[in-house]
Amino acid sequence: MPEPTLALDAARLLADIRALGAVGADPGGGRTRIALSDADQAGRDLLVRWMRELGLQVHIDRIGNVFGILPGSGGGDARPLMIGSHIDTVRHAGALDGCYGVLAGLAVARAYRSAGRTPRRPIAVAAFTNEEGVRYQPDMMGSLVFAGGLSLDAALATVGTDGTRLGEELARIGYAGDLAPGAIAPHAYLELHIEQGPVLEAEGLQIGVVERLQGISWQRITVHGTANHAGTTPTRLRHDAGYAACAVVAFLREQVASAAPGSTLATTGSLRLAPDLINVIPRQATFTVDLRDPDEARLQAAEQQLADFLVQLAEREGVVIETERLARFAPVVFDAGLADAIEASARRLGCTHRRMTSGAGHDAQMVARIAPAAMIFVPSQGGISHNPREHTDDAQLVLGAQVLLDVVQHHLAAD
Ligand code: HGY
Ligand code: MN
Ligand code: MN
Repeated sequence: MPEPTLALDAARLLADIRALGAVGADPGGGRTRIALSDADQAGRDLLVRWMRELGLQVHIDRIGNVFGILPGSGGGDARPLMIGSHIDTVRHAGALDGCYGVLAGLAVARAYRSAGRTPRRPIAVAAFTNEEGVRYQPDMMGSLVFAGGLSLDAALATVGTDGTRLGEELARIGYAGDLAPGAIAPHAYLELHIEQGPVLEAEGLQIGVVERLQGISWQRITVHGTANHAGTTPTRLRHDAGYAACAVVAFLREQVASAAPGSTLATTGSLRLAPDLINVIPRQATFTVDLRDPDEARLQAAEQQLADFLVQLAEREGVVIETERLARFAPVVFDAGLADAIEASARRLGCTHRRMTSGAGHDAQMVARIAPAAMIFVPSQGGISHNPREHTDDAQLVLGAQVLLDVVQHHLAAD
């Protein structure tokens, strides 16, 4: 006799999303909970309170990853089904990126609790530290340490863009746990996330079955030029760090990341000039380059094109150019069986769906190093994310969580 289908408390999930979204609220709309900030601490505290109210076993590991575990009936050795994401944000963020997946995981645990049911396999809800990587690079840091891809000591020693040391900030907010990263080894990992891109909405589809994730290359570039007077220095005598930086940004758009569909993507999200004065030719430019491509060979080619351009530019402009690698992750293929299970649940629930590749980085790409992992997407309105205007309709958010619960109930927690 099959177990009765569990019911999701949709109202509570939506309320949790709004309540967490209010933590670190910005005056002009949106919220900012940069990793290991006071606002991140407040978001963590709220999540831990909700986990405890649900009677989950709460564990914090030494890189600050938060786990809430619903025990299973299958004996202590059963490795948990892990449902995770992150609750740290970029600056002026939306309320859904990462938070949706963590809170949907809570909703799954709540569905079991409300029905008085115990899954055969434990269910671990995870919130990974510093997924965004905007203060401390690389991104997906907590899940990378969890998966053994970065040593705990190296992560704790990371110096942020604000000069702070990650380990000290983690201790300051009270989330330097004692659990060894990776001690909770997942049987499988699921991550529900907003698409953050335009595909599902453009095709009028409800669910993305995410079977792969594109490669990511982050570097910081510093150009050392010569400060000089804006009014007296002829162009031919300039060693203008600001011009050099802008030449790189233009090169990336025109030569590397064309508008052709499927091309490599290039972004310079941060650019600082010194001395940053209207009438002084910049002596220094420090900027970031984020390259993304689902094809590893093409991503490497883009990196090489950039490196070659920097050599020519330095020669031509008489500047010195230094590069520092901040993150480099090859494209990831998720677990085919899990992707099939997600597709089967989407179909069972009558959702329109498609297979897709994730443009954004996610904790799932790190956990995939140590366990079968896959993701479920719901549409993003206008494809907007990393922006207070990030939005997905309530009905879509609930549907995505119902697909997640269906995968758990029919494919994972029972096995
Ligand atoms: O950069 C990313 O794709 C993710 O938001 N950390
Ligand atoms: Mn995210
Ligand atoms: Mn993000």
